[in-house]
Amino acid sequence: MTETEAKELFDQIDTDRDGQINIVELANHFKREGHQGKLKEKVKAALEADANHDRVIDFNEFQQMVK
Ligand SMILES: [Ca+2]
Ligand SMILES: [Ca+2]
Repeated sequence: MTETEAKELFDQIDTDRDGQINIVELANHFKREGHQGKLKEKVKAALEADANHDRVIDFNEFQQMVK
């Protein structure tokens, strides 16, 4: 994934546009993608990208995740 593609995806998930993806935004994203069944697991897996443990994914952490 290129940086531009990553940024586009990041902006899609970051619905309140604060430059960070929080748990609610992650959950909504996976719901839109149709992953309700494994929502908790998906969010938990995504939060493993939260390198500085502030419970939100910033763009640097996101890039590591989608690399
Ligand atoms: Ca956000
Ligand atoms: Ca973080």
